[in-house]
This record gives sequence, structure tokens and C-alpha cells, in this order.
Amino acid sequence: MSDEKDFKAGFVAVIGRPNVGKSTLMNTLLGQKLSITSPKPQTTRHRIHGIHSTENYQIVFVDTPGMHLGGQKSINRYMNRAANSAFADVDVVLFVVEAGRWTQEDQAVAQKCQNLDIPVIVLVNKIDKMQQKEVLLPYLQKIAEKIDFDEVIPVSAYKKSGIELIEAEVLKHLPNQPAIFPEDYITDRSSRFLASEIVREKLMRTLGDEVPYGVTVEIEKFKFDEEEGRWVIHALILVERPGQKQIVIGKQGQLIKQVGIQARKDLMKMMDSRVHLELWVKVKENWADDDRALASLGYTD
Ligand code: GDP
Ligand code: K
Ligand code: MG
Repeated sequence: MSDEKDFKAGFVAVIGRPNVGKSTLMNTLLGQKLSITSPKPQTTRHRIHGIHSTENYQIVFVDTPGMHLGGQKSINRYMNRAANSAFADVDVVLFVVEAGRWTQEDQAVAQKCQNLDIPVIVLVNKIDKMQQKEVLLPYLQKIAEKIDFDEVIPVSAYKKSGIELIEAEVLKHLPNQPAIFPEDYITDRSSRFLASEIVREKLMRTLGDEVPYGVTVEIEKFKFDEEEGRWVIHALILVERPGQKQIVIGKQGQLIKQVGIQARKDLMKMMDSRVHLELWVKVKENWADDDRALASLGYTD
């Protein structure tokens, strides 16, 4: 064991516009899949802690929904609130951007970082995607002109490159204090919550472009069946409009069947047990723009 006086611990917010790879990066930093990811923006809807503990330090990453402009529904406001509140009480900010791409939404996030009195580390993610490596440097220089950051690190969450650099840089800024969470915790969220996220991830990845944003998942049953020796999980998929129900079910139930197969695989891994999963689809008109419905579905600040 290390000297207790030398132990470091703190919170690190992972922020940025949608789809830059915040959740993928957090999972890579944790060395395990925790936060759900997909090629679609607004996959992450809630703030979620990913806890990385070693003998000498504990880093609590705070993954956030992407800060986005536009989208006027209650759920958009909820997501932006969840992202903004991540700034409060953190020791370091990881501002994630995408190599070679700088948008108005990045600019808006950069502006928020400008007024912070905590260290901001810019992570330029997806460098594996860059065809011409020589354009990376001018891009980094352009970022340097736009914001006052403490460090810029080119990384790839996919290729796991630059990852140790992030940790080393973060540690420079963490205070000496005891661990915040028990060292065997990996998140602040319940298995039940993670189960609903797993089902939603498979929906986000399987559905086309329109419907995913109108879908939410509620776990109705989450129970270990002693006799059968397996977890029984019932998930209710809620859609906003009747037309979306058939899309989620798919031709002859094929789409929802695929979602079930993929979700069950991940759930078994998470629960380290056999899993019996049942899925239903129901219409709950306009749930995404109804504050009360949102709160009852777990979208609470
Ligand atoms: P978030 O919305 O910022 O949390 O982004 P996600 O983590 O959900 O990732 C968005 C998309 O970018 C997904 O399709 C990821 O697989 C992809 N992605 C994330 N990191 C990388 C990376 O380092 N390289 C490449 N090529 N793709 C990545
Ligand atoms: K995404
Ligand atoms: Mg995300």
C-alpha cells in the first residue's frame, strides 16, 4: 500500500459536443465498457460516473451528454443541464474534440471552458481516422488560438493511443485526498440503470435515423430467479408516436429480436450470470417533451 498522504483522488468531467467519442474514451480509460456508445448523437443522455481506482489514486470520470445547440424539447434541455452541471465541483475538465473537425458546437463548448478556473485538457480524438497526418498539426495550432487550455493531447479511443498521457496529465491536477468511492466501485449507477442503457444502446445502433431519439427504456422487472439460477429482466421500450412502435418491432418482429439477442449478451456479461430478457414496446405520447413523464422515467437532475 502507498502512503495515505500521497493518495490522489478527484473528479474529471468529460465534455464536448455530441459524437466526438466521449463515452468511448471514458470506457477506454476505465478499461471496460460502462457508458453506452453509438454513431448517433444523443446516445448518452445522463451523467454517469466511471471510477478508476489504483493503489495510488482514484479518478472519477464524469461522462456527460454532448452539449448541443438546437433541439427544443424538454429532453434536450435535460441533457444540456446534465452536461453543464458536470462542471460543478470537478478538479479537471477533459474537453473532447474530433481531429480535423471544428464546428459551431465545439466553439460553444470552448467558450464555456474559457471562464473556468479549473484546468482544461483538450483531447483531440479519432486521430486514427485522419488520412493525411500532416493536417493534424495545423488543426492543433488552430485550437490553441481558440481557447486557453492547459494541454492538448491527440488520442484515439479506438486504437488506445495517447491514453496513458491523459492519465499522467490528469494526475498532475488531482488533490491529495482519500478515495471518494470504495475501491471496488466502477460507477455510481445501479445495475438496473445500466441494464436499461444496454437495451437503449442496442436500439440506438439498430434503428435508422429518426426513431432513436423518440425511444426510452424502462426496466419493469429486475430480479434473480433462484430456482432457475438466472436474472429475469423485463424492459419496456417507450416510443413517442404510434408509427414508431411498428418500426421498433420490425418486419415479423425481426428488429426487436436482434435488439434482444444483442442486449442479452451484454447483460449476461454485466451480471456474470444467465439472463432471461423480455422486451415490450409501448406508446407514451410525447414523453420526451413532458417534464413529468421525463422525471418518472428517470430523467431527474
Ligand atoms: P459521444 O457522443 O461523444 O459519447 O461519442 P461516442 O463515444 O458515442 O462515439 C461516437 C462515435 O464515434 C461512435 O461510432 C464511436 O465508435 C466513434 N469513435 C469514438 N472514438 C473513436 C476513435 O478514436 N476513432 C474512431 N475512428 N471512431 C471513434
Ligand atoms: K454518440
Ligand atoms: Mg456519449
